[in-house]
Amino acid sequence: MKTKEWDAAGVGERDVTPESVFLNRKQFIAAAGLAAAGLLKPRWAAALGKFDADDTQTPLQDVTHYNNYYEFATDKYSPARLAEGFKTRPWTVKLDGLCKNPKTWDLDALLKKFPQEQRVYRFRCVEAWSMVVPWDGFPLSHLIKLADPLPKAKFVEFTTVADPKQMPGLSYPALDWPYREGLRLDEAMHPLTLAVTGLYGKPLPGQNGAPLRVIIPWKYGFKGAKSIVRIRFVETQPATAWNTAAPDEYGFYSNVNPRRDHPRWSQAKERRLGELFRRDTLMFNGYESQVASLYKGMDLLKYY
Ligand SMILES: Nc1nc2c(c(=O)[nH]1)N[C@H]1C(S)=C(S)[C@@H](COP(=O)(O)O)O[C@H]1N2
Ligand SMILES: [Mo]
Repeated sequence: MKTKEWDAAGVGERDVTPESVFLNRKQFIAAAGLAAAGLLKPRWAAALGKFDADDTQTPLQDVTHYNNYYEFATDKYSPARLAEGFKTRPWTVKLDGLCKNPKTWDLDALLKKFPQEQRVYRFRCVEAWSMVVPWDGFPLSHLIKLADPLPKAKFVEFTTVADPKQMPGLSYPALDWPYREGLRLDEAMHPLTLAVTGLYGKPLPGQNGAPLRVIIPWKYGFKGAKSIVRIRFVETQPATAWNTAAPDEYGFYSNVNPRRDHPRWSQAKERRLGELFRRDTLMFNGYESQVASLYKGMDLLKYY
């Protein structure tokens, strides 16, 4: 079996400050003064929203230099370099399949429709490393409502870009290209499911899936397809890249579950980038109270 979805993940074990607190002391004092006077609400003082994790945010440098993006390379350190200059405009996203308003949208036209918001989410890769990222984006449900799926539509399929001129990894059959992912429609509509266009308040870097990717914070990271070009509404569970490559290792659901081990390693613990000691993995990555109802009556060891 192929599956290089494993790496000891011994990165980031150093003391770095998240970008969100990269203000020098002078700026800090000046801003604090203004803030005290009620003149300015600095970003670092923004109250956490109801969707935000209050975990320490993983430094920008780690989030953008330790990536899984196999279309560029199967190691985690090259995508940052190989995706430099990745062309993200013009960019279109095709919404089609079982919906009332199929259409190929220009990305900028889409972005104008939906206000962007920041969400701080825990992120857990199936390889047992994790991070905490302030993403920018909008609920995927906005896009889905725009397409207006028919009652017959039960799943969403994401197709991501495959441009051999820009993506050297495509010359290797690491996965069945283009990379595809999918969700059940109710999972895709869940308020936590985010269409992501940026991180740390900046446009999404190529290596993180520019210009548009999805993040489903209670699922393993590979469910979050990068550089999406098509969203299709379908009746039956779509074939997806990792599930096709190794169905017993990477389930279609892939909800984070510390009690369901990967056949080759335990999922009970994880290494948070930047931390020395492993921590316990949380059921549904800590989002259990918000998402468990989606899976009522399902055997989570069978539907993994
Ligand atoms: N198109 C595409 N999307 C992808 C991948 C990929 O190789 N190609 N890797 C997945 C995996 S395994 C993970 S863990 C996350 C990594 O996202 P990050 O690099 O922003 O941390 O992207 C997911 N989305
Ligand atoms: Mo992953």
